[in-house]
Amino acid sequence: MTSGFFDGIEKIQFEGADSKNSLAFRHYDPDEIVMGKRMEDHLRFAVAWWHSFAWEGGDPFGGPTFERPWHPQDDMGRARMKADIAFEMFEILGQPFFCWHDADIRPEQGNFAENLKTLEEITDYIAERMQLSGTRLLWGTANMFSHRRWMAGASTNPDPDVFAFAAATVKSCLDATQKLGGENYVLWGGREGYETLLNTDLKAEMDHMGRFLNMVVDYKHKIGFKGTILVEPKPQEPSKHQYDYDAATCIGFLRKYGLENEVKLNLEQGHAILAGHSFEHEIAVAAAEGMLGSIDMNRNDYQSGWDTDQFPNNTPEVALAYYHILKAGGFTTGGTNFDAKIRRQSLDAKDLVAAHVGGMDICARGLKAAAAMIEDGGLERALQERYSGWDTPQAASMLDSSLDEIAARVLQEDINPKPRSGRQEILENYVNRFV
Ligand code: XUL
Ligand code: CO
Repeated sequence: MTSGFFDGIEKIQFEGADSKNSLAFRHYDPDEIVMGKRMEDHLRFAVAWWHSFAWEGGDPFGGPTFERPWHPQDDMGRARMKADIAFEMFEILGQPFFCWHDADIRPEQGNFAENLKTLEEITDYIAERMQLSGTRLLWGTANMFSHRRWMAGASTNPDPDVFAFAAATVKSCLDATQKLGGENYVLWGGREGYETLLNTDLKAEMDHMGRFLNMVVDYKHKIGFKGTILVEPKPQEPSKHQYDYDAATCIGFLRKYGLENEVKLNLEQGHAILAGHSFEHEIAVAAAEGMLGSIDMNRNDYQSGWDTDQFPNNTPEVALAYYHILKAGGFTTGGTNFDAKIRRQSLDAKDLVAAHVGGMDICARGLKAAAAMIEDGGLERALQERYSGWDTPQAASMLDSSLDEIAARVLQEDINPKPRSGRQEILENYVNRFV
């Protein structure tokens, strides 16, 4: 028996590009083969429990707008109802994965022992639902930013008791993720940063965070968790300054604390924009270091300067993101998590489903465009041509020589480089042929 929440909404079908049905896939055909692999296996879509089921529609100026039957989420009965609703939507969408924070799936009880008990109870319940539905866990994570205990950070908190509470919380969430067969575990440090340097010992906080992450990795090995540990960069919001600012900052941090072979990155479109980067920049930076793990797919409003977490709807942007993902060999344990929420006026169950359908379709369309660009090879040829000067033995050996040797050669051979076109517009026009 279903809840009735999604009454009138049938399982979403692939109807092809000409379909006018707002609740049908026009591009996402899970079984279509793209570059030798099923589309579903490339994209590995996940629904985010927090935005789709836990979020009540509030904003800084107004309270809840959604008023779902499972809100407010302060007891186990409503937590189970929320899980039932989630699996009803998974059945409708047919996406292979979902993701959660502990605080999305269980009520907050105010102390660790109770939080642990309800987390164990609800994950037992979710495990049963997973058995029936076949939907899998892409990643679990701990919400260490909403409750007031986290207001000055989790592992970076000046109070060691908060560090301890954070360690216990992450242990419980890693255990729960492993119990549910999660393929990754994410750490996003929303409050691992500061509001003012006037009260912040920046070096001590970063050392504590580095040590904390090492403990997480040690524990992962202790329990034999096979998934990937992922860190998710974001420059600010809610902290004024967050230590995990962007991909490059995280990579430097991971190297400093000896974690470069243990931890990868979960990159989010909206966070890239807040950091002043394009999404493909963040993906390319991580891929260049072999640290591309997973993505949170969404879109930020380009005017507001906030993390608006809208569903993606821009094919060229999505196509370039998947271009760099495919170039890096595609996802292994990672996937495409919709860390995206409907607007607070989008009240109906149909809005929630249509948002995911549209997001999945845009990603499928972007993936197909990316694959077509890779198969055509135009961008790669242009790149090779642009750097071809480095193919000569003389250029290559220069990297093993020294400044004075190079200077002598410049004088001797009267080296005087001639500038060449970067062909940006021609390349932009090329991309437009595919999107
Ligand atoms: C916040 C954000 C988080 C992480 C998981 O901006 O992206 O939802 O993805 O904690
Ligand atoms: Co995210």
